[in-house]
Amino acid sequence: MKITSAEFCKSAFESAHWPVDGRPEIAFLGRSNVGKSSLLNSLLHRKGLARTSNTPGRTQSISFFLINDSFYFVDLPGYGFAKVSKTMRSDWGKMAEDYLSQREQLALSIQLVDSRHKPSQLDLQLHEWLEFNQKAYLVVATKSDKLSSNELTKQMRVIDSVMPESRVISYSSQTGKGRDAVWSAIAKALS
Ligand SMILES: Nc1nc2c(ncn2[C@@H]2O[C@H](COP(=O)(O)OP(=O)(O)OP(=O)(O)O)[C@@H](O)[C@H]2O)c(=O)[nH]1
Ligand SMILES: [Mg+2]
Repeated sequence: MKITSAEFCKSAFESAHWPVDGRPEIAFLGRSNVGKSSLLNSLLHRKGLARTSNTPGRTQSISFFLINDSFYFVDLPGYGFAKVSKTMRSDWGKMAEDYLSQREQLALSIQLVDSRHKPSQLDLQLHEWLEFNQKAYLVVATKSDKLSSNELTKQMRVIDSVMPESRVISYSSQTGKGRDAVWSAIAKALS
């Protein structure tokens, strides 16, 4: 897909602040620090559009980015980061869950997992939730540049074995490997 424009639209801490124009949305989901904001930037060839950080739990609200004036990328807060207070943690979960369960214009959920690790309990919970609720989703295994090609092949098998129903694409936000495959899934979801 040719990107003609990509702009930050807003950060919402409550559902009343979500966009109301009805344009379709592509959401990025996964645990803190897995690389959601980096993937979003990498897909758009825009380094600093979504804020990335070495400090997990940085993205605390739902951020909306308007692409080509026709659809949104939605950067959701990460789950499973222990260092924040319990109430804050459940607020995050609740906000993301509200978004996922209520949002009619959600065209595709992109679930990120770390290619170096076996998906966690929380990854599997989210995955089962997406399956059970018959959401259109795609699994992206991030940080593939941190593995040798042998290790990556092995890890992709591990991920496939616990998420057998899913299509899994390996990705590197550092090199852009996997970009075309992710874009074609997005284009299909939007068409
Ligand atoms: N080598 C490598 N590093 C990556 C990749 N993707 C993300 N990172 C690094 O991982 C860290 C976290 O990335 P973010 O994109 O901020 O992660 P996030 O999922 O948005 O994190 P939260 O907003 O805290 O939930 C940053 O230091 C990134 O540079 C990748 O594909 N390869
Ligand atoms: Mg982020």
